[in-house]
Amino acid sequence: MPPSRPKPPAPLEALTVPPLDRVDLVTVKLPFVAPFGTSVHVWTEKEALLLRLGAGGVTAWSECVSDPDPFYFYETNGTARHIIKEFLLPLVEPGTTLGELEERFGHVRGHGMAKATVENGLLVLLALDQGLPLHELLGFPARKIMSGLSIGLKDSPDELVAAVERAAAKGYHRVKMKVKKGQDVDWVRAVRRRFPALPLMVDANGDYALADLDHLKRLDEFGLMMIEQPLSYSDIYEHSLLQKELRTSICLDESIHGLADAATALALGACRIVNIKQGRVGGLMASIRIARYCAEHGVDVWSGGMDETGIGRAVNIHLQTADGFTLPGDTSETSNYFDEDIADPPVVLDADGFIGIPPGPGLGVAVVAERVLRRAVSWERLA
Ligand code: OSB
Ligand code: MG
Repeated sequence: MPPSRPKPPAPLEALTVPPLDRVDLVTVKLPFVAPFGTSVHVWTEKEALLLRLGAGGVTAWSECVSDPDPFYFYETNGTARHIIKEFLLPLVEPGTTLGELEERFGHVRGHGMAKATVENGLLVLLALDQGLPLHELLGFPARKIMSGLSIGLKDSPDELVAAVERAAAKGYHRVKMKVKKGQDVDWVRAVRRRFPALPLMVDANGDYALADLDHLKRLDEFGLMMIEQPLSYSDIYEHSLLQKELRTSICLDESIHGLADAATALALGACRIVNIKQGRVGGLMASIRIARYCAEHGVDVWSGGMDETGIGRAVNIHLQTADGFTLPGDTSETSNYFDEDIADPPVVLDADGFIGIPPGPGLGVAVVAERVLRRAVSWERLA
């Protein structure tokens, strides 16, 4: 008799949709502790579209990672509401497998953030129903998650260095600084002078063009972990030309909307690292597939963030237990964005800079009804 092995978990695609007895779309607004500046926009608050699913006394929340505006990505909270309500939720029928549901969702082109919101809500609901932490439902054992901070554009290099100082003192495993044309080489140099060995990277959110090649090459001297999305949000090919000219690894963010884009980017050599934002690529199942594909091709991935509330932040934490997430991502302490979040407990770093998985079934965080009500700017009951 061969030794008995633990039964592998059923593939996620085989899980079935439970009968839903209640569905709500809720929009909340939470002020940021400080404005978050990038090359494409400065955000001063978080407006988040939340989906609340109820089934047999169990309630699951999920957060759409879109912004109210289309400045980072084409989806907005308005388009996500439209797509979820008119096109996705009507496809959610009890007994449908998640694999079938994904196929049905494929009839809707794009709109991965909207799709992710529904799929993640169902996965959290199933995890709660089975009494499992989300990462266990996904099939991955618990592990501590590496932390990373994304520092927005600042008014002066001194202010930037001060922000990096605070991050280093907290023990963040890596620091990302936003850059844009005219606010790059000298600003990186200022940080490097103070922190010669800090794991450091930059994110341009697509602010440069190939014509800036000679300028971008100047970033090579700083030993950066990577430069994230230097060229257009819609480009992959030109990144492959740029990567050949740079020593620093390119990481793609905006350009990757799913596994096919990741495969194209890897085949062209357009990047050596991929930022997986579960919403941008259409959900947790797609994220896990991309991470696996990248690992098979020797490419590191990390979990991007969209300055989420505690709901989306917890999803990103659970996702990072998956194979392939080898680099610290944009998972920071709640207090970096909010004085008061809508979920408890807040994310905090331990003494070594790690983030623990919130224990308990589902996301492991409790959505505080009173805070959601206080922060809600709209509440639409759909079923
Ligand atoms: O480009 O990664 C990005 C936030 C909003 C939109 C785009 C980006 C970001 C971040 C912040 O960099 C990540 C986070 O801390 O959640
Ligand atoms: Mg980015």
